[in-house]
Amino acid sequence: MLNRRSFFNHSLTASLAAFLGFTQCESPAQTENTAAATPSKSNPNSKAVTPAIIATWPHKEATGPAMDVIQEGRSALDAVEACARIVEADPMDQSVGYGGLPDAAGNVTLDACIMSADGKAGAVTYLQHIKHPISVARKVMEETIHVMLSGEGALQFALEQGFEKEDMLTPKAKEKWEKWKAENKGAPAKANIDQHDTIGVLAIDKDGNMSGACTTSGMAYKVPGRVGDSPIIGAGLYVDNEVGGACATGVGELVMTTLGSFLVVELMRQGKTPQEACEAAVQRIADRHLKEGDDLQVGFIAMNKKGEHGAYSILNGFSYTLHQDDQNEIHEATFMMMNPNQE
Ligand code: SD4
Repeated sequence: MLNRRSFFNHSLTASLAAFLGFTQCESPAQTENTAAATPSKSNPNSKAVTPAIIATWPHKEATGPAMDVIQEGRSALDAVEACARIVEADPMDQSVGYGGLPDAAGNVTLDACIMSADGKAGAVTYLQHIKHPISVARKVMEETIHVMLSGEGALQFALEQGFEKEDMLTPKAKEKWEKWKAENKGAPAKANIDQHDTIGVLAIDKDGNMSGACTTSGMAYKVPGRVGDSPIIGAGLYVDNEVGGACATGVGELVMTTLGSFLVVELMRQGKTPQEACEAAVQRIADRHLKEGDDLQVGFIAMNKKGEHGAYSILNGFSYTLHQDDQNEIHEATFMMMNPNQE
């Protein structure tokens, strides 16, 4: 017999499962291979537009192959996952995946999320020992009734899904962490404008459908346990296939407390261009949280359903990569300049 609580849980689970589009008896094994290559599904409401990809920071090495995925006729979701995986595997990128700088205790802890054109999302936070958190996030989206898994549970889920346990701390990252520890005598890291190469990426496929992904090792030398904006749907990433998408990079605490990417998308829904929406979101952060002289960086990128894009940051130095009309190029974002002392 179902008591009140188990009835509630049962109905909640059943409704969630229905909302997420699969039945409870469907086992992970049955759905395991659905993540591999999803053909782009036609959205009857979306007009075919030119495919486009926009990513935070200079990541041409990742947006190029991601555009190939779209040109093969695969979905924006496949493209953003492919894009994120390239950066996650790059030991030279010290803000993402393998090679990412650790927390104050020397552990590399990873945050990621993914959002598809049908409004579904998956996320992992505080995930250790797994090279591709973005693919684990996609598995969470496609093979569970949940949106977010964290820490040990996320790791167990990843292992069950066949991901390998690996050491994420490269010798270079370890050396930097040891130097930081010696110089800072263990004091927590100050949020600063350095070491931001987190990748947030948005793509439009040949059917005009949009998806997005965001993946990071978070703020370098963070307090152990800290999770930033990047895996939070609406903060580090938001996609609404009727309107467009947005991603954030920089000091996550400023983005989380303003739900920045959701704000950008909602402003586009109200009629702002992607550029105007990014500027308004940065202004909101400045109004709420900043004073002159602060060295805190946040940057937003946005793209609407027409393929128009925008990018804006608090401080100078934020760049983004745009792959559109056969051009794969890095651009400098315009910025607000809160700190008059900044070059
Ligand atoms: C965080 N927003 O964890 C991330 C850091 C980042 O480029 O974007 N780095 O706060």
